[in-house]
Amino acid sequence: METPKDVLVHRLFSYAENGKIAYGHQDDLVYGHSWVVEDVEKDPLKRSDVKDVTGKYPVVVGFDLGGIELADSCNLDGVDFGLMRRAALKHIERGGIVTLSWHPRNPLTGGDAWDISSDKVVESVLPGGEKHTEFMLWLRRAADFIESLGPDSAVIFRPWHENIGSWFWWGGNLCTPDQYKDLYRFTHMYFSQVRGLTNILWCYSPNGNCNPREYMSRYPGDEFVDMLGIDTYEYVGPTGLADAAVHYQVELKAALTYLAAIGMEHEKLMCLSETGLEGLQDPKWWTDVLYPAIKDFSVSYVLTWRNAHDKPGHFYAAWNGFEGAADMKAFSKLDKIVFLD
Ligand code: BMA
Repeated sequence: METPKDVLVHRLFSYAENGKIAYGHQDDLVYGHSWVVEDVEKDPLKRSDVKDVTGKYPVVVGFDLGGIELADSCNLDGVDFGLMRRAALKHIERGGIVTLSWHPRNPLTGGDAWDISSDKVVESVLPGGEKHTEFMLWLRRAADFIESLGPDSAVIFRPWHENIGSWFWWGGNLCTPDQYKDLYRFTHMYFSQVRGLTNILWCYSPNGNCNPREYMSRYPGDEFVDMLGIDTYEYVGPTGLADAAVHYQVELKAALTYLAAIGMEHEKLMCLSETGLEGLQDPKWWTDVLYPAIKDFSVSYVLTWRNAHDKPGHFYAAWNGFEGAADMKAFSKLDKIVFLD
């Protein structure tokens, strides 16, 4: 009998095999560029910036568990965890796919995920470390959330992401490769063996601006990973937009080329786990920049980051009224690109 996880894995493989790429958006359904769900218990969860623009929901919706470790009622971006659960289940009921990331606080310093003031944090949460007991409680709370979605809801979980760069406390200069692998494996072991959560598709998603040797230097191992992800953004620097687009395309194609080779060798799915151009200042970003860079690769899905409702320039998908919306709509109509029907 196929488990819910098998069904999800096959679905993602079939996108790749059929030359399709599913589209995803972070925090879709719970807020958008200029709106936020107020009634966390009763809102019908129909609104979506992506649907406003393209007429369809994204296939993949991402949510972030940051804050769950301290039993906060809302995550780091103000999303109520009860609402997140409802939105995740509603999206799955509509035929969508849910992916979860996690920006937990720094357990050693009390700072946030970006607090890199100590390179002893990973060591401190591993067995024998001074924060291990507390960290077990953090893992328990994250596992409780996933368990609460029920055994029939398979989700993609990508903890300890962007781990080759050094901007999170689990980053490249903040722990050794072995400590990182132990962190990932320990998390996997706790969720799957101690908690018996078999509905999780595990995604390893380093930041994109690394080479294949760096990418694999912290790979936890085939038995702990189902999917190879990569987080790559377009950044506009002093040399301007056109340069930024070229740089992004070169970097993305290089990453997808080696991911495809590693995926083939290790029989893993691949995805573009996070991407985007903040503020979509390029009016043809979707069809001129993103699409040409991904179209020749078996990426099962691409996810653009969130449309913050409280930071007007911080958005990665178009929204109703945005002057560049037509290009995202054109992207949604391309043969290869899949939105939720
Ligand atoms: C970042 C930004 C932040 C946010 C964080 C976690 O990329 O969007 O505003 O808090 O992701 O979602």
